[in-house]
Amino acid sequence: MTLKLYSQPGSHPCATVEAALALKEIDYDRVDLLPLSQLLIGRLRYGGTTVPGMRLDGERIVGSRPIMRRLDALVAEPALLPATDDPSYETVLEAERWGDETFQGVPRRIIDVAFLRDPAAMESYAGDAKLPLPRALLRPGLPLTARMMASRNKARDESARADLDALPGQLDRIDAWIADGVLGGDQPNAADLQIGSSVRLLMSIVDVRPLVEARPSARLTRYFPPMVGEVGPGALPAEWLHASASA
Ligand SMILES: N[C@@H](CCC(=O)N[C@@H](CS)C(=O)NCC(=O)O)C(=O)O
Repeated sequence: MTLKLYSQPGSHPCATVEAALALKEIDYDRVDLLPLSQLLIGRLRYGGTTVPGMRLDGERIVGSRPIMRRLDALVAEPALLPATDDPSYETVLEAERWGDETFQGVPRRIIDVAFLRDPAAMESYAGDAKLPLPRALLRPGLPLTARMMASRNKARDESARADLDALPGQLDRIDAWIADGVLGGDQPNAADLQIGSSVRLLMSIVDVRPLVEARPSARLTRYFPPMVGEVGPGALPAEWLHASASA
């Protein structure tokens, strides 16, 4: 069996899938794509336009949740979902869906706006990625890449402010799931990995970190390797953060 994960540096749903692969000790090759190149390459290689995408021999799978389901079918233990007759089964699925459909967009839009203001910070997220072009060649294109990503994700100042205003309420929801034992167990489930990767990306933005770090939500980052990228202090205007800090 050969498993190829199509990924992108800094992508949080890709980090979700990589954490699941590590947990299940599944060998895989990772193909690192340049930002937005998945729109073309994804269609050809795995039949999608977003990362993560996966090829398992001839089979093509797109999206973090379908990939997680496929990994559970491939290697049953440790399971990413409770047994179907377990009382927490539906709640874990609901938390995972919310993590994908709602919460995943929050760090994406906030970091896109931070990159517009500090495009050089994007490079720090490349970590050990084997990019198809030398970094020195990519560097001059970072401001344009940041603009294209923000446009694709509909990220602008107003969206970042709205996301920051809504963040305390969303972290309350995650903290409540942790208090109820749905999230935050010793062994992560699919929702821990889906939501935890978003919390981890948020915490890589130094200006946003204080809104998260003292909360139980921050503990979901322990299922992942240390984050490589960072957006340094001052990328986001201080007045955007005041309301969220006092919430
Ligand atoms: N929610 C889906 C989509 C993931 C997604 O949107 N990934 C971003 C990178 S973090 C992407 O590929 N964006 C490119 C685009 O939207 O065209 C998942 O969890 O797989």
